[in-house]
Amino acid sequence: MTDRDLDSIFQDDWPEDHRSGLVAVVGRPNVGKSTLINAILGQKIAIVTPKPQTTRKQQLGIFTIEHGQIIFVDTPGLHKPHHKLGEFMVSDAEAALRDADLILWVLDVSTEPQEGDKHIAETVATLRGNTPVVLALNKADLLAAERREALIAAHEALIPHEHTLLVSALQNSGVADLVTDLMARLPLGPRYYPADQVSEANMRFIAAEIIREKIILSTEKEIPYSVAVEVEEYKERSEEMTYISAVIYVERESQKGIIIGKGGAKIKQLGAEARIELQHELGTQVYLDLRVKVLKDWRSDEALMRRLGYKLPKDDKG
Ligand SMILES: Nc1nc2c(ncn2[C@@H]2O[C@H](COP(=O)(O)OP(=O)(O)OP(=O)(O)O)[C@@H](O)[C@H]2O)c(=O)[nH]1
Ligand SMILES: [Mg+2]
Repeated sequence: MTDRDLDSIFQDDWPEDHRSGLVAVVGRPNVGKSTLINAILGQKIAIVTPKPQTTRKQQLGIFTIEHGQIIFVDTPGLHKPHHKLGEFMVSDAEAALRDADLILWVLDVSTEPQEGDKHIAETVATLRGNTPVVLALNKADLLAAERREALIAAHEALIPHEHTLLVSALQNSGVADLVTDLMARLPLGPRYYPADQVSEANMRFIAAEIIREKIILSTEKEIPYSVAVEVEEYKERSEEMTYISAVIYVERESQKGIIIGKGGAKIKQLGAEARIELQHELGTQVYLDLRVKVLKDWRSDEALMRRLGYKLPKDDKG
């Protein structure tokens, strides 16, 4: 367990047989880690897109029942990094592996294991210590019946593990069994977070992520990866109205033009999409003010990355 546990608020009583712990949810980009955590919690705490490398830093998803609490750590997909942001994302996921009480490796069972999976097997083997590993073979809805046995066996062969479960995060099948299995493997322990808390993220972060999701969904090529969003102002102007102003950072002038679009059409559309979801999340009207700025090659610049919230805990000490 980590420092953050010490800071937690011990509000409620819990029974003597209460179990708890950190479950690191790791795997290749795009296998469905965030979708799975959202399905487990029954609400969207992490953004999801069809493009890889959507999640950029650790995010907690807290699942509580009377007899236990699972603190899921959603992580960026483990991949071969090509710039400083990628390096940050991979180290952040590796840190989650080291801290975990249990490792949940999510795999896409609908295709053969990839090179990236073999690489992850090595990373997990190196970092796991004695931590148990459970495999979630996800996207079972896409698994062809005639290849079923072979594909399951090929994934199971990647690493020594305690247990394998077939799930479809998208269709919410196998998810309840998975949670029951994980809970039973956690040690006896306290309820670290209040029973009604599902995440540690604040509204500024959530708003920035929702805006980033809409940009990833409606842009192509390098743009989804080159964008960072910073909420500069977040004000509850009244019970019915929240004011949010955010800056969309891109790496180059040409990308700025694309995000803004002809006569501002693109940014208007993005803003409308983000606003609808924010209004739904907040239960108020939202006034959303979006601007675009160039922060040249920020993904290769550690100082700029830190400014945008991509920093490892160890960076705070330096
Ligand atoms: N068919 C199918 N699609 C799924 C399933 N789970 C997730 N997906 C889709 O896979 C894509 C990636 O999902 P994410 O949850 O963003 O994947 P991730 O592992 O968090 O990806 P990164 O954050 O990039 O590492 C999305 O388009 C999801 O809708 C599933 O069980 N079945
Ligand atoms: Mg994700």
